Amino acid sequence: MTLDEFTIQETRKFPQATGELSALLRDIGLASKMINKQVLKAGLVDILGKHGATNVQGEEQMKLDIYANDTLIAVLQNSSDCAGIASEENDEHVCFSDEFSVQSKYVVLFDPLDGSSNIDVNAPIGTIFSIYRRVSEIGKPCTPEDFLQPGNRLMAAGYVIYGSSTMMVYATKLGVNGFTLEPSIGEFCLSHPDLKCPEKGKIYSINQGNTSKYDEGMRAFLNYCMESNKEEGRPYGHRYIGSMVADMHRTLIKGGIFMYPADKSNPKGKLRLQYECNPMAFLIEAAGGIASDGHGRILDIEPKELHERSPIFIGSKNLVNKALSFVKEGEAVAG
Ligand code: AFP
Repeated sequence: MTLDEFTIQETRKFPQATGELSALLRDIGLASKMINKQVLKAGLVDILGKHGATNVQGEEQMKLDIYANDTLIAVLQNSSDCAGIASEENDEHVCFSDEFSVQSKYVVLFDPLDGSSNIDVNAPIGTIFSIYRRVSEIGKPCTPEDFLQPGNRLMAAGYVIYGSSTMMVYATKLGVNGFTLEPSIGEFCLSHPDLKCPEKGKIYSINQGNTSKYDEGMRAFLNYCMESNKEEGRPYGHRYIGSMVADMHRTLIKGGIFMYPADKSNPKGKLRLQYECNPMAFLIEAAGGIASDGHGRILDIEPKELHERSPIFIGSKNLVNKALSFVKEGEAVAG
């Protein structure tokens, strides 16, 4: 079953549905196929490497980042299926003010090419997206409030991973499904229906090189993961690609925990709430896992600004709960 066929079938479950959400998912699928084509030949053409400009986060933009960003914006604007977008690569949100787009009830947020520092070494990278129902008046241009909604109001979210194969994985409240790109027909086909994150995982994923910057609780949890305990199957395996989409894809399929905690240099962590943490939290919760910022549910955070950051602990219930207990204990000891 192709992505298009699947989204149409899902829409039929809701007689009142207009098909707009399905259309948006198909638009994102189309844009990601275009991005995938460029990613595949990144080493062959003059598209690989730094662009020279610096984005709003103060990071150097890569050429493929810009291509991915422009492609998503163009596809979503041309389709008139959404009222506006916000991108990790743009300072401000963009409203689509043509007569059809303003009638849409949805806005889309995305990180067009996450993990882009992995491009040069041929490691997996990805696109992360979120779809919200707008809170502004339909028929008028979208407003900043449309993009500052907590993750618990997401309608759909997911990612595309450009890895050994290209996959789109997305979640709605109905569940999580994965589609693999079949290159010979150029279609995403349902390959991983009704994905569930294993309740118990044995892999921890973190930039362990930052250990000296973590607080007591975090360091104690890492020691716990590394300690031997035959009955509990420890030490746990450590895997870290440094590309959130790739690390989260493994966490979803195999179970485990992915963490980007606060540290001495990044008191709010590194990852962006609206572009990375919320969509992954929505997806992992829909798959039966949990996601916290160390104190509460990621999805319940009220965003204050478009590009804010949040610590994240996400994945299988057993490991996330264990990590959180260590973090809390560390905070209690520190007072
Ligand atoms: P880049 O897009 O700059 O490669 O950053 C990727 C990322 O935002 C996320 O995908 C990774 O999980 C995380 O940063 C890796 O950060 P560290 O390099 O600090 O471990």
